[in-house]
Amino acid sequence: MSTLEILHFPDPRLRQIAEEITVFDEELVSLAHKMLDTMYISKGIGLAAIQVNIKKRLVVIDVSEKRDKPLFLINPIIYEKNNKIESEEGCLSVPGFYDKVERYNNIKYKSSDFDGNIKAYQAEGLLAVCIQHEIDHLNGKLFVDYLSDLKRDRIAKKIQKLSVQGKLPTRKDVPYSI
Ligand code: QAP
Ligand code: CO
Repeated sequence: MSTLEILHFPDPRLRQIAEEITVFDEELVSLAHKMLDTMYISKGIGLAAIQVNIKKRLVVIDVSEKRDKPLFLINPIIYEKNNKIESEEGCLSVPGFYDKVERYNNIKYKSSDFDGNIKAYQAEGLLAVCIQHEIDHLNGKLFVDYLSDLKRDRIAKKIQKLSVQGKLPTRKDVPYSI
């Protein structure tokens, strides 16, 4: 199995804007599966390409309990959002830190398949929240941006310190439960 290295906040590369995907080939499918393997191994529910330093509008998600229902989002866009909620979020790029973020419980979105065909979908609950979180990544935005400057700076400093010490939490330490 081939996995990719995940960038950690406050790495400036997480601030890049991902580019529209225009080439639908085997390489794209291969990248998507490498991202999926990386996400499963890290016990995540969502991963955007920018988190593995690839500037493409590609996202992998699996919010299923058995972790057997992968979703691939290519050039996703949200065109309707309803019912604000507060969600407790984490991020593979902000390991060990969680906080409340305002999101929408119901969304309608469009996404391309691996042949370049755009289709419309609806999502709710955790999946809807995850899609909002991942699309933020494609626009260089992180969930910590919704927190106060003070909280964000503290998280950045703690992650940098843990990283230098080689003590950043991995999913082996903190099992992720939805
Ligand atoms: C985004 O997040 C998300 O702290 C996906 O040490 C999160 O997969 C959407 C993770 C919550 C909706 C609700 C976090 C792994 C995974 C950690 C993730 C960690 C290891 C986070
Ligand atoms: Co994230």
